[in-house]
Amino acid sequence: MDCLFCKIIAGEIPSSKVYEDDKVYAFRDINPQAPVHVLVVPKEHIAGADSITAENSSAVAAVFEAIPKIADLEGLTNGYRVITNCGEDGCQSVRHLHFHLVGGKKLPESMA
Ligand code: DGP
Repeated sequence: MDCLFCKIIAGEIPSSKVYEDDKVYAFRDINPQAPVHVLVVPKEHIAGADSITAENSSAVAAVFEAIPKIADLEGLTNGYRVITNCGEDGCQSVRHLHFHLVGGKKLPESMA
């Protein structure tokens, strides 16, 4: 499968890793939008939020179990935002489900 994030998870493309466990890989976004901008990715290839099912949702649960640990590692003691873009209207550019963990500053109230 020709998937950028699968290649990053496999170590075929270098990344700045901040966290890894058996189900989750997290690395710094190449184009950070905030002082902390980490992409939190299930190792299982799921195309996007529109492809989450009862069969694969444990991978999503693992991501959300990892997020507080990553936030601690990154020193996000005053809150943060978790975002997933989905599909064309959501401006998803990589079709491997990922969650942007952003923080390290007061974020704008607007989300859209
Ligand atoms: P989205 O637009 O929601 O699909 O987010 C994709 C993000 O992936 C975007 O913020 C930039 C980031 N990105 C794209 N290519 C690479 C890469 O090769 N390495 C890293 N670290 N991030 C990448």
